[in-house]
Amino acid sequence: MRYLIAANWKMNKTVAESIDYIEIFKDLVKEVEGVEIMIAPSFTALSSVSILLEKTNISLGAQNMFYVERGAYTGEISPIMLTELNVKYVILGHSERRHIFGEKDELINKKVLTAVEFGLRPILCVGETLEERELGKTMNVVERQIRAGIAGLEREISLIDIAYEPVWAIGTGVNATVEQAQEVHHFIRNLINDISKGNDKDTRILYGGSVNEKNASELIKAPDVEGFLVGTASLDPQKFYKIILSSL
Ligand code: G2H
Repeated sequence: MRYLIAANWKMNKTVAESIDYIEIFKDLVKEVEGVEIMIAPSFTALSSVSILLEKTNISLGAQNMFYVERGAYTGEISPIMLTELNVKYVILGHSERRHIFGEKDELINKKVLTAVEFGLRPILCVGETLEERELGKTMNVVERQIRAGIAGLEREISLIDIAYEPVWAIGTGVNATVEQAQEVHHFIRNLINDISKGNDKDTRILYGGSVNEKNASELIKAPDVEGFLVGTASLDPQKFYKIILSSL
């Protein structure tokens, strides 16, 4: 299994800024082998970034998607709009989608199923809030989000990746410790192995939440951490490159 190191730029970077970044970054990583690199820019930059990533070792991702091919859904993005631009990955169920935009497990599941139907590879994000962790509910929350998110894909779980992103660690500068990450990642690995009846070996379990160029080399040592979903630190090409080097 090749680890996946993914950048989630969130609502950052104009088209011009995205192009400047990619011009620098694609040269930095051109010799990198052994891990898969992905960048999910803003929707407005997808088209320009897609052209720049042709014939590179960097995959393209989207940060969200709706579950219908076309129609009267003002402001939404359909799977065929993504596949047309050679998008390979789509981040679904990110905690910002869940908490700021009110996305529920049922909606996220529809998106996951549709993404797979259209040949996109979902990165299903799961994770507990600080309150849920303090109440000892971490594993319950993660299990509920995974079971609901992949419903209907139980035997084809190898078509998706999962990102464990504790909400209390996102954009806060407070990352989970290696032990905290490993505990949940190990739980997720056992869970998806059980749900899929052993068909989970191509599913990577990424860690996300304040990953940076300083903590990446420690976190990647956890045996069940199989890549990263990086927000803030991915906005700087040099920092993201260092995270990739730490993961080799
Ligand atoms: C978690 C992560 C990327 P950050 O959301 O998905 O963001 O690295 O800024 O915590």
